[in-house]
Amino acid sequence: MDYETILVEQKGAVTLVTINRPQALNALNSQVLADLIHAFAVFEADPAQRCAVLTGSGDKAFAAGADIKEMADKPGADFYAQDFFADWTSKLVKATRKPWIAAVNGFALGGGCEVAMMADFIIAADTARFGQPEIKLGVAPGMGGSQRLTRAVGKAKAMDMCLTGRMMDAAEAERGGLVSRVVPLADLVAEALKAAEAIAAMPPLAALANKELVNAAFETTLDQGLLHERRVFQILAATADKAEGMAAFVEKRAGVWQGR
Ligand code: CO8
Repeated sequence: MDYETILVEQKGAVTLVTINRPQALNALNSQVLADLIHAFAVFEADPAQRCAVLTGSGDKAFAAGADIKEMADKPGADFYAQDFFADWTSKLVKATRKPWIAAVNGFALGGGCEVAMMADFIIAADTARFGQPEIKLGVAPGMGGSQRLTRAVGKAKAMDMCLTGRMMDAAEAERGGLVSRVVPLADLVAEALKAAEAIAAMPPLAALANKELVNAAFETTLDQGLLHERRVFQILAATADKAEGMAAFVEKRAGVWQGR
């Protein structure tokens, strides 16, 4: 399917989604959100697709933020009346149980940083720059920046970034725990696809479960999280893929997964 603001390619079991507004540094307007929600719903519904990668077109930006030009003249009360930005979490993050990776190829600012943090993990190009500069516009993060960034890098760096609006380079982002790996820009998409292919080759239910469990760590007490983990582990122990995975290990062969 063709979209106005994104490109979608299926590469085997991996869906590669590229935000495609390079002239606006891939700024996130309402159409990008609508296109991403649709593309991720298609990805989620297709049993042959097991992992996705989200990146930005061009070498300069993953996404330089929510589209400031779209928001500049919007009547103030509309933001609240429309629960502006709510769909990013409810229709994209929560609706996507399958794993997906953000491949950050340059500026990831404001909403761009926030969308990257919605991914299950971030692989960054060595040119990546992360920031929450909303304070300079007289606002604050509205798509998770104050919450997901603080959980990712801790209070000191999150406060520093939100209050000064400064950018973090890729090396600092990796040191701070915001990104899982840094790779040369030229290798970024290939490396992200390689990671996605590795995930796509895993037993599908186990992939869903591992994602769910790590996310649960941010939502629960330790006791509740440990209980949730044991219950999910026990459920997975009853799957055909667990029997296959253990048999394949013993027989020194690759497992063949059924997703049940
Ligand atoms: N929204 C809309 N257009 C953008 C955005 C954006 N976030 N970022 C860049 N662009 C456009 C520029 O306007 C420019 O367009 P044009 O050629 O038509 O003038 C084009 O992209 C290229 O940008 P620059 O010429 O500025 O490129 P530079 O290399 O000089 O600078 C920067 C790159 C540093 C990334 C710079 O573009 C910049 O600072 N961008 C804005 C970053 C930012 O503030 N992001 C956060 C946005 S706010 C947000 O995400 C959430 C909350 C907002 C609430 C607002 C309520 C009113």
